[in-house]
Amino acid sequence: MTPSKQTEKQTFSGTKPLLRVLQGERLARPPFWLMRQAGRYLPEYRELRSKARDFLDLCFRPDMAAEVTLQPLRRFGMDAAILFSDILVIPYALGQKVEFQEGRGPVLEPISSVDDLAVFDEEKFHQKLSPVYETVNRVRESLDEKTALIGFAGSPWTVATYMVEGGTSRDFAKIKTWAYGDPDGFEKLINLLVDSTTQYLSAQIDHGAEVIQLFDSWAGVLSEPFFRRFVLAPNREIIRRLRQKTTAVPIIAFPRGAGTLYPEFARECGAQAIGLDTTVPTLWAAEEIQKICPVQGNLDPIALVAGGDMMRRELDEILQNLSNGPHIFNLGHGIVPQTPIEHVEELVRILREG
Ligand code: 1CP
Repeated sequence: MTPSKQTEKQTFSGTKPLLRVLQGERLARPPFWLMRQAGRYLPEYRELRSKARDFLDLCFRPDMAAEVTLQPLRRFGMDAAILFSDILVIPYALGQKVEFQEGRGPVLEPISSVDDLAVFDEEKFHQKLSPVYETVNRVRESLDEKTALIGFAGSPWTVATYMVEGGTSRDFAKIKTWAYGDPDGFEKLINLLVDSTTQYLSAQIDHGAEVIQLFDSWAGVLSEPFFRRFVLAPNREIIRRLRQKTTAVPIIAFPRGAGTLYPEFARECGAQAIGLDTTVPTLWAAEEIQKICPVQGNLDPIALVAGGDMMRRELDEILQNLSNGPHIFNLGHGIVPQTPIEHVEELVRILREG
């Protein structure tokens, strides 16, 4: 495996603002979208959600999932739609039991060895995920010429945390005990996730995804050598394989919590852009990351809940500090359910009009 030390030159030519920035162009008004832009802060989402049997049912009904994907765009006119699905459809398609319980979040039957999963069956895997591919198709068909479609997946480490812990975790004790105590055994799970995630993303591209985002939401909980092995290396390998397939689809990697390892990650992972989490100082990022590749981020989602002058100040600072290079505006993590819609409207007004 040859690590790409530098971001490759793009061979695609996009006229959509998001694609232009991903090619390295700086736009006076950065394009924007919001992580988790579809979801419970929208009344129209809550209404559709109540009609689905459960959350996975919503993800696997292309008519509903496509509608939910488009809802935030109708209100706010983002520069991108992001496929409505979840990172946990991968463990589900690998045969693990996955449920989303009301008020509790995801619950999985935890695994402690890769042998707890059935042998990878490519055909079954794609069959289970085919409704997601159909959603990608439908959304792409209904977007205008300015709006890009982002497909996504969780990165192996982050998806593995849910598979091993059985859900959300506070200390990641189970998965770290495994990863630190038996790294070669644990790597088998990571490799399975590299293979299956690459296939999943490759199918999303075949069905019309124009950009891919890899969410490594729990990248920040590992010590340095294990960050390199289980965060940097798997992201790099997925990106390398996808770039072998096509150089026309740019990839955004989001190693949330990577801290001072952000620049190394940006240099070595091969992604076309890097998502900054809320804690990354933007002046530092302008020097240390934006000179390597375009950056995306990073307003604190809770600043969007607080709103008012505080939000405007934070927003101005981010826009100012990242204005000398290619920047995609986003939050530093997903939007939260209690976000007032008027605050999002105000944010969009400032982004569009200054
Ligand atoms: O009841 C509901 O409506 C469920 C809430 C919900 C939603 C709206 C979940 C459960 N997933 C989603 C959709 C989702 N998840 C999207 C849709 C596209 C969008 O509009 O952005 C995306 C991109 C995700 C990705 C996702 N799921 C991540 C990575 C991003 C992040 O926020 O860090 C993670 C960690 C998940 C797991 C997950 N799924 C759902 C919840 C509540 C969680 C997080 C649990 C936790 O905090 O550990």
